[in-house]
Amino acid sequence: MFVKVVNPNTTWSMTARIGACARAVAGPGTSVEAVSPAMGPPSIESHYDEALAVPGILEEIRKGERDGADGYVIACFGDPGLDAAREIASGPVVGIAEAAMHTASMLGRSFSIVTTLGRTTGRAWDLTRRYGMREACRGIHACEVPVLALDSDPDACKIVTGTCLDALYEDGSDVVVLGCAGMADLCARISADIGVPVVDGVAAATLTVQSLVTMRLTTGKRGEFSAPPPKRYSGLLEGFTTDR
Ligand code: 5HY
Repeated sequence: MFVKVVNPNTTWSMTARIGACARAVAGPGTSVEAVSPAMGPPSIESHYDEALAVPGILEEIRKGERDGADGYVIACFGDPGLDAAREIASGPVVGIAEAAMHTASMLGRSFSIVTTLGRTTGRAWDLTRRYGMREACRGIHACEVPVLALDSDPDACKIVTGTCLDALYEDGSDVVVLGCAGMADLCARISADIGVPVVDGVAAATLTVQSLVTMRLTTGKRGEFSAPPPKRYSGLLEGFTTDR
């Protein structure tokens, strides 16, 4: 099977780390391709970034359809473009936030989310409601480490770990969810340090896609997620025309 992991930001060094984390859990029969779009923001830390990431994500899904991808991971904690991707993909599409929250909900009564900048916590709260996880999520905490500093700042792991501990004690939760794809390679260290399950969405989403494809399950195409109506788009988006 072929799982395509899309890092919606254009920072390929982060994409390489995400790909390594996905491959580390994928089964022997699963090949993983991790990509960044050719266009978009270098990191996603605002609604503006998230909106501008979506065309690039959809372009990668279209390429995946041409290349025969069996399923997709959207490797950004805001799950940007997830619904649109489900309309144009033939295989399942899973976002790392959705996969991480569902995984965490199977490991305890409640979980805390630790993400990057405080300004992104509102979006994460929206996703808890969207995924039916508002009750299970006891708190969302920002470590205030910018996305790209997770790799460049030597203190990043220590800072994120400290925020995870604060979150556990403030929330009284059982599990921690890492709220950024850029934290994927910190997961094992943090879990060993704090002694509770720590869920990385990249691994959770990769294995969720692998499981769905193994069960020959995919997005229902009868209604909301059927192919979008044929339409011509203009200007910079002309290439997204669906005129079949
Ligand atoms: C992510 N941004 O996972 C999100 C994290 C966030 O570029 N990759 C990004 O803070 O929303």
